[in-house]
Amino acid sequence: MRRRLAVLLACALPLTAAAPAHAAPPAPAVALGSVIPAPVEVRPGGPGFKLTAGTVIEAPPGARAVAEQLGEALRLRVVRHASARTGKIALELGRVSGGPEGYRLTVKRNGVTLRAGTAAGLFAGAQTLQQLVPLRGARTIAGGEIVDHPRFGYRGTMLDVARHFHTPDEIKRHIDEISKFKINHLHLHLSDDQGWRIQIDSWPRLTTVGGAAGTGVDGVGGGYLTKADYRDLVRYAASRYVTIVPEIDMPGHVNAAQVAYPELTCDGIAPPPRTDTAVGYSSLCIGSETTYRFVEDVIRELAAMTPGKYLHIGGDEAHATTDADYLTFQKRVLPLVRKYGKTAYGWNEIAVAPEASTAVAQYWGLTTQNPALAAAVANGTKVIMSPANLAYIDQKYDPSTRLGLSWAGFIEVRKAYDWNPGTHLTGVPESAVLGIEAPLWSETLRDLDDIEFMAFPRLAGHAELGWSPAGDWESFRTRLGAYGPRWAARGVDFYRSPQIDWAD
Ligand code: NGO
Repeated sequence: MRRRLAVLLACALPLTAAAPAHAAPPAPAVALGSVIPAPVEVRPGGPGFKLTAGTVIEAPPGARAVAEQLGEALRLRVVRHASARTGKIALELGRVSGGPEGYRLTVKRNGVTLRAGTAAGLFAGAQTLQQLVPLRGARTIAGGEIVDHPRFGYRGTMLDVARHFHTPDEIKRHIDEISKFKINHLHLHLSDDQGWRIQIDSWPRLTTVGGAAGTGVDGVGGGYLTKADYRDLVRYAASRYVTIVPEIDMPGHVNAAQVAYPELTCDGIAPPPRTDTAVGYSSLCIGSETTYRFVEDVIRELAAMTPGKYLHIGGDEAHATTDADYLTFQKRVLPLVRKYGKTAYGWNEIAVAPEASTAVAQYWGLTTQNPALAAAVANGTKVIMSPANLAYIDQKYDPSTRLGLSWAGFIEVRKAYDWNPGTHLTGVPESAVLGIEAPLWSETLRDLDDIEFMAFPRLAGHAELGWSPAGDWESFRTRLGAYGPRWAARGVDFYRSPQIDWAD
């Protein structure tokens, strides 16, 4: 299938603007299937459908919200029933293969039908359809049929709002962009040594002190999400079929909490605030009951405002916690997440704890071996793949990249794309992998342009790794080059990698 797609793409000609009126209609500017992520099955055929000012989107009540978004994107009206004469895009809820996000898109001369079993499937199909509408010239959608569904249920990215705070509006704009590639989870890294970014009513100084002005790296920025902000973000994300995954990092990465509440240290003395980028120096006091009162309050309040099933408890780089203390901590804290109805999720270090057998571990290592994680997987732990040398989108593209870090290596677009999350780690079979996540840490990132420059285009590749059957770089490279003008048209500040032939 991949080969067929590549051949097809090679034949796709750019639309010539000035074809004489009597000539055969030009080939559609976008070949069917020339979308990111690549669909599972593409069967091109037939004359295609031309969108006109009179085209309407027909949708039953359960598909109305998706239809309205599609209508806004394509500048078309949404109706409950279209008159038979008008060409229409019909959204239908009904059985299709491929699970809750599966969809079938059929394009014929007289109209388009998008069918899915759920609104999430219709949303996925609507993203495909938008990419099939040429950005310029005649709005003809290539004829044929696409049958599609995801490889993995979890396709995520992470945004670190602790090192530099990013506002709700910036986060929403980012949600708009990631959901176009069918990314369905946004993990928010809400606390770290520098700052604390989520309101917790029972410990108010976490945000009044930990989220104050100047709590970002280098003393730049500050801020936090109120509960109302957070709930609004959760709702906004849900309307784009994105689930928010909140993270409170512990028992390390807690300096900001200890500045606000010195009783969270073992000696009761507040440490100085930190705005540098060192890691691994702070730890909650493992032997103190105050620690567990704090942790339970935070987990309870966070679970109450989070409809998604995952609650991320960090667990990385606890270098200031002894190994024995780390196990003691996880023995109490992992079950607390369950107590409040959530599935515990942590960085792969949590795998050493026996209680992690019902948890999800996020692999962020640099190699293809992690015996502790493989052993946990044999006991039931599930894995999200975020190998730092391939999936960390805070790493520089090459030595000249102005932003980002490089401790995990330089990650150009091809490197980010050319690996297989289902076979990457020894002892972690695809059946144990829930999906992939590309984390974006914010030590060097201050505004939305910075976020977009590091995320795109790499995140489009990670989205394809999560959605599509095992990939084909040449095909991806062609489709990515063709996608560039869409980012440009929306004002997205993406990195124009020299590995890609960008269309104008
Ligand atoms: C590491 C570290 C983070 C850094 C990040 C920078 C993990 C899981 N812990 O990843 O604190 O921000 O690298 O790339």
